[in-house]
Amino acid sequence: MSSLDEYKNKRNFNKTSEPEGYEGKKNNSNQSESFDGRFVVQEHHASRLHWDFRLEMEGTLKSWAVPKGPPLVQGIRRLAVEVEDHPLDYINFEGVIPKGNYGAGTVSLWDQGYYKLVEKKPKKLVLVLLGDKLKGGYVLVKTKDNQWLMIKMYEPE
Ligand SMILES: [Mn+2]
Repeated sequence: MSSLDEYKNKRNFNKTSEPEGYEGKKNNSNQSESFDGRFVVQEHHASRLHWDFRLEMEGTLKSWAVPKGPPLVQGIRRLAVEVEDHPLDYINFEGVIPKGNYGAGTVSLWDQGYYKLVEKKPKKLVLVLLGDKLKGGYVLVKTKDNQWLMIKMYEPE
């Protein structure tokens, strides 16, 4: 089973301009050696406004929907709901998902950059983010089911 099955099952690629996607290599390529992958945050004006935080990891984009947006200030924690893996080429997606389709509404790039993986456990990810808006130390902690907390731990050095 592909990690993108859920992504593909939810969408009709004849109707949405979202990428159909491909499985990437398990180890990320085309990146600086000092980082472990790219990240993106997409502002998504769907039935409810939210921000999608996605990490390039293991050949796919691990994804969370953050209702109030990722924290910009140290000590702030935000609910981040884990959603289905997205294909790597979604990292540049912007556009309008037409009415009647999954996630209908406008998607725009809110931030993009690179991350360094500090710690990875099943219920905990520690990251250093280097984006335009998101910078510094972050932790994602799984609390229950698909719910995580995204917390900004420290400002960049
Ligand atoms: Mn979304």
